Amino acid sequence: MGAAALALLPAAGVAAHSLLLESSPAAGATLSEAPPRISLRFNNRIEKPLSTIRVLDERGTPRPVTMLVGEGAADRLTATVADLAPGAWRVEWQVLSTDGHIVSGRFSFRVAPQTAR
Ligand SMILES: [Cu+2]
Repeated sequence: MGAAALALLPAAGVAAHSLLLESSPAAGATLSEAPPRISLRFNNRIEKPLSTIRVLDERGTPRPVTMLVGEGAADRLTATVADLAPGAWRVEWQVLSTDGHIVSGRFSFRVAPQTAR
C-alpha cells in the first residue's frame, strides 16, 4: 500500500486492520544461532489472547512455541520457541485486529549450520 492509500485510512485511534511492520528474525534472514523467540510488530494493537505464531520446519512439522500473551507492547506478538535445528524455518502468524478482522501471513528464515571453530 502506498502513501496515498494510507492517507485515506481513518484517523489514528480508530480500530483498523493490523499490518505486520517488522519481525525478529526478519523475513529471509540467515541466523548464525537459533533464535530463542519470534517477535512480530504490527501497526496497531492486536488481541493477543486470540493471536498465534507457529514455527514449522521444511516438512511442515510445527516446533513447540509458547505465546507470551501478557508481555510487551500492545502492538507486539512474541513467542518463545524450542531450540531450532539448522535449516529453513517458516513462521505462520494469525492475529485478530482491533477492527475484528483476522489477518494472517507467513515468512521464512534460516538457521545456518554450525561451523567448526
Ligand atoms: Cu480489518
